[in-house]
Amino acid sequence: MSIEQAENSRERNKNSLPVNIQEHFRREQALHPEATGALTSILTDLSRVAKSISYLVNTAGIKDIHGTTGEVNVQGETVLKLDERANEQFKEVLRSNPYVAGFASEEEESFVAFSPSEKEKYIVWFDPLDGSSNFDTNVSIGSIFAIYKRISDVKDLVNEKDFLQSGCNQVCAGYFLYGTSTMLVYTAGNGVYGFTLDPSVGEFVLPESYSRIQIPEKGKIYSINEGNSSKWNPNVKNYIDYLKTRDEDPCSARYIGSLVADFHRNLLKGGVFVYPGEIGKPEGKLRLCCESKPIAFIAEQAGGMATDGNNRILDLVPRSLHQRSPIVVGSKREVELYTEF
Ligand code: AHM
Ligand code: MG
Repeated sequence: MSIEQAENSRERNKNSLPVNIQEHFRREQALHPEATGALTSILTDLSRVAKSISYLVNTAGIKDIHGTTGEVNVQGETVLKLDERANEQFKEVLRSNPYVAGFASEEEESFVAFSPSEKEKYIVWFDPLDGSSNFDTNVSIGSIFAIYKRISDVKDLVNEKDFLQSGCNQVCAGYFLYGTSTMLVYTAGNGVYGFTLDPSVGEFVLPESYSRIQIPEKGKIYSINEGNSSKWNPNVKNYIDYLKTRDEDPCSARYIGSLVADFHRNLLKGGVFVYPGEIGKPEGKLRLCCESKPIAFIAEQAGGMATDGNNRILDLVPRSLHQRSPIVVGSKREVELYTEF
């Protein structure tokens, strides 16, 4: 391309509309003519909820949204008013989406099955508000989702097996980050894309630099709740000590306590997030289906890794809906190192 042509193209791009979710999927669909538009439809609906949550998060200080409902959820955790609203909104959009046959939420004990129809092919797992204990103090939080093809017969209601599939079966996974800006990061198994919510037009748009995000192969950040160190297995202690003191690339600690925000920072900068098993709690804290598996899918698609210490997270087949698992996720070098310890 001549200099003149390059300048013309740059000028044209400057004047063209940014790529939004629909346009991005139209382009993706052109490469996959067999696609039905189902994922576009589900992601568009999920992003409608995220816009609403983003608005609530941004205006919480001037509305009566902070604080708790006084209830305790299935995980034994206090439910915030925003937890409840976010959960209800996700349920509402999924219920009316023609491609969704059922859903399961971190906030609910069991999954929900919709009446069967030939068109409904997918089930959705979601954590409506992750890291929500940070919300009252204006610290970043997120929502996480994973989409699977149902394995049960389309003529029947979905059943528990549909929700207990191996992470390898995810067709799409992602998160919304309500941070200094609101972002959607997702993968459908063909790279990782990061959209930013443009509040002036109310649309998620895709900057060129967030197409096919790659996590740096090596990182200098470790993220772990160091306050729990007395409950760690000695190997975890040794690993963290090593990261801090090694000669090449000694690591700094960065920990927000919101998985989405901690993972997102490490995705862009390189590093490792660890939520290990603990003495008396070998399964750790994070939920396999609605937290670890979607994050692991994104990490792998970005060139990183995710393990529970012994197994690849995506290979784990959950035995129960709210099963927890240890997780180590991030840059390849740091995650591989963990498995050596
Ligand atoms: P939540 O879904 O109930 O908000 O809990 C999950 C959160 C994660 O976002 C975060 O990584 C972790 O809990 C932090 O836990 P801790 O406070 O024990 O460090
Ligand atoms: Mg969560």
